[in-house]
Amino acid sequence: MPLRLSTAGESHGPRLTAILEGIPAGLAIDAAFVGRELARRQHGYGRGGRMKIETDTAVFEGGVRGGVTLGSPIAIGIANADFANWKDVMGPLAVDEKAAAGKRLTRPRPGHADLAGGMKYGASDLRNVLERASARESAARVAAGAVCKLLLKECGIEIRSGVLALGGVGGDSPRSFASLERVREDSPLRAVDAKLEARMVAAVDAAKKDGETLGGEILVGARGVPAGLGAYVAWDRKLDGRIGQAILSVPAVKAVEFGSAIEASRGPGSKAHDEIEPGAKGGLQRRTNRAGGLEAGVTNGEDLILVAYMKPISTLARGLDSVDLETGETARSAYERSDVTAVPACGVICEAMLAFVLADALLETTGADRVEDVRQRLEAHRKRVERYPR
Ligand code: EPS
Repeated sequence: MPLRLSTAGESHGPRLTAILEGIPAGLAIDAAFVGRELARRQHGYGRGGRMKIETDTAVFEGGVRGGVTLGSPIAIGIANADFANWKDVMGPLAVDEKAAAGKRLTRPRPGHADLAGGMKYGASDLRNVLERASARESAARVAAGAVCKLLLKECGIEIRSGVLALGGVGGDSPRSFASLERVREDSPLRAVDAKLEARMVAAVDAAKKDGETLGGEILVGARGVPAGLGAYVAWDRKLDGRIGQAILSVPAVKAVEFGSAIEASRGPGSKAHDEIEPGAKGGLQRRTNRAGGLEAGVTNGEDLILVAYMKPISTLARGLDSVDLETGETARSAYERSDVTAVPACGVICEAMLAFVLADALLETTGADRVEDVRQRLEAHRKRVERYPR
């Protein structure tokens, strides 16, 4: 597994950092594209006040020279503009005790990392937990994922996402890459079915009024993925498992479904699989794509299709029942500010994670030193699988 990604940084600390290791030499870095991906993550109806403070900008700090990758680890920094307001509380080497006490958090939010993290690391101030557990960290992943997308683009692979359902509105749109191509990036919620957008917006407004939050379903797809990425020969090389782990690591994502797996699990085998027929241009093709492009943990040449299920954000303005750790008394969970929903943003993060795993699997098949070799070897691989069994 040639690619590695680490991130560091707290939500109100000075900056986020991503280190992406294993990207081959010779990849042109389109900084404007990386910037657009970061802006997409900030977009979406229902976001909170923080997104008005930040204009996330990727600063390349290693692994790139003159706009081209060197083969060395790529370091990307994203400054937190809000740190200016939190210096006294979040200073890495010194804090103002009074200011820090004012921002102490002792009423854990059910569903967030607060309580589990407090128990694990022994924090008396749950801010030590939530600052890292915040979905703010995902900005660093989106920047690194954008670099992976640039590599995939060189190889003819494209990734998209759209909101299939939000707050119970929607969910029945076709699960295809073509539906994702119709998603309007400048729409308020990037809905797969634009006709549902107004009802989704109304659901967000109603939730906001009630101090509630909303989750949803996100369709994520990749086109141009060659057959034969991943491997069935060892459990930890299976690509569905690897993609599943990456998508489940996205904050608030609680389930991942490939293709129409849930429907398939409820019906007979004859309605679950994708029958094989001779291809129109030689080779082989499928009649359907119920498997979502993956069989036995290996890509089968169809579009890769998955659905990520996001729970409602756990910071509710109305709060939830909790216990104040200082007094031991029942109390409502802490609230400063939050998004009512971040489902469209979650889709952008899922795209980044899928890009990382697909780039990793691609480089396994092609080797990972130089982009020109990746391209050439992929071309040879595509020819072989497209005319298989000849
Ligand atoms: C986020 C930044 C955070 C939250 C949100 C995502 O900023 P702040 O805590 O300053 O409001 O808006 O985080 C969460 C939803 C969460 O549960 O932690 C971001 O940059 O995406």
